[in-house]
Amino acid sequence: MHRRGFLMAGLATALSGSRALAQMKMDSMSGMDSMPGMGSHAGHDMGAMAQAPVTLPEGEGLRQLPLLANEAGRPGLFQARLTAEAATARFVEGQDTPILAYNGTSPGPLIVAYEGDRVEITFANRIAGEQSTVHWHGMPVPADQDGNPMDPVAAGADRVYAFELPEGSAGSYWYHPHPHGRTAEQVYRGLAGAFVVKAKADPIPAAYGDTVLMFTDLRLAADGSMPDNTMTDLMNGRVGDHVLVNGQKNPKLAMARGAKRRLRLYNATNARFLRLAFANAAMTVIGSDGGLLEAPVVAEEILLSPAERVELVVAFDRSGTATLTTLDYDRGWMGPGRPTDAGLTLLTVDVSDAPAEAMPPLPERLRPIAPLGAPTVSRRLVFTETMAMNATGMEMGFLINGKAFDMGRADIVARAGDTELWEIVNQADMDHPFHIHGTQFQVVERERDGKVAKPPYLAWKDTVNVARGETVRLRTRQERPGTRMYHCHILEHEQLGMMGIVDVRA
Ligand SMILES: [Cu+2]
Repeated sequence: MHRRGFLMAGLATALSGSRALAQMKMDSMSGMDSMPGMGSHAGHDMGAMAQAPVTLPEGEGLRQLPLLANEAGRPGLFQARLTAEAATARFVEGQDTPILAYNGTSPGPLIVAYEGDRVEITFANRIAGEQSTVHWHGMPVPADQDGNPMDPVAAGADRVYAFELPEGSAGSYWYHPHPHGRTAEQVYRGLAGAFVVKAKADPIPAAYGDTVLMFTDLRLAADGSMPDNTMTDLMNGRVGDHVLVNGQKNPKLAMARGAKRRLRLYNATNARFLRLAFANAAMTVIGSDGGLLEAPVVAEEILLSPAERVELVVAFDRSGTATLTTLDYDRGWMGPGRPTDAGLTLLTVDVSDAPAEAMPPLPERLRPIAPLGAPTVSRRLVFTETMAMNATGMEMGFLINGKAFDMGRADIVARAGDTELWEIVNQADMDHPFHIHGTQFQVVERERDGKVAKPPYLAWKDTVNVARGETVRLRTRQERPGTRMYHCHILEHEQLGMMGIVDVRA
């Protein structure tokens, strides 16, 4: 591969002096000039700096995410306060890890609201010296309430985010910061939480429960701190050493034989692709990013790229141990240190011999999804990666249509209410999960090596993986005017330029 060869030669040159590194065109340079080499974190190293990953305890009871309390005191309104600030976590006994947290916890508190509710959340940014925002990932909120990088909340400041949750919007959303140049770091340091919008009439039996499993990706140094991003992280996106579920490594869940459980899986990692399978239990997909499918679909495995969600019903029909594990997935990796993808156990379920009480069946129809109509506009977005040495250092670029993100430039002008066809063409060497703010879209086809395939079912999505060499065609519509972002959800790629602005006009 010509490009990879060139890249490594470029890296070797850059690493010969910290001056070259310091001149790389990046938003966040913290820690770079003190780095002796790329990939100095545990497990992914080039040599001398290697150290064994810290061991985390496993097998604790699965923690439920703490609920964000509704302080409104009247129906139809959800009112709360969300504070982002420095906190301390204890991943390893006897060792404090400085993190960023919402209301003191990471993942942040679980927000549960209902279709038809008005939401008013006061956000307090108490991160020392850094601006932040809250982006409501996947939710149909007005553009000026969506935590765009153009609307930062200064350190020490408060602002209210207010929006309504329309009928039909039930789904598995999340919230995370989106400040210019600092999104990747604020997220990997701990800022992300789940936001579940519930339907007033939910077809899924209540006996299945409703459990959020939020995956994050932790890297710990021997002293318990979280190391800064390295060159490898900036190129590939930051992949940690431990995939956590609700902040725990391989927690345990006890189930009775024959029980069914509704699980909402969230990939809240910066850059980890999760190809998942359940051993000794049967998975049925019931929902995607933006809520329920039309009908349940049995699945042997699931690929959850960064920022994607899936809703499952898992049937635990065999006593013994059922495990949620990862399978190998090659999403393209630049440079050395490709992390181990396969064989990680994320969750262990102990299924008892004693049978569960009889469970109601899953309905055959969940809800109708109206296909978005014929598009009136077509657009083509081409992803490329560039690596080049110039007189001042190495430039890395993650580009859309040859351009890096510019906050002052509208890349696309669209009209509210128009259905558009977006063709996302990945000409790069890595997969890039593509996300559009403020709406849910429908994938209509994928093309690779001249072969076109329709998706197996209709679904509302806000993030879709576009594999290297692949073209994904989707139909999308913005209902309201305002400025919306679209970007790769490998957050380091977003930060290095793979983002654009659509100016939606009335
Ligand atoms: Cu990307």
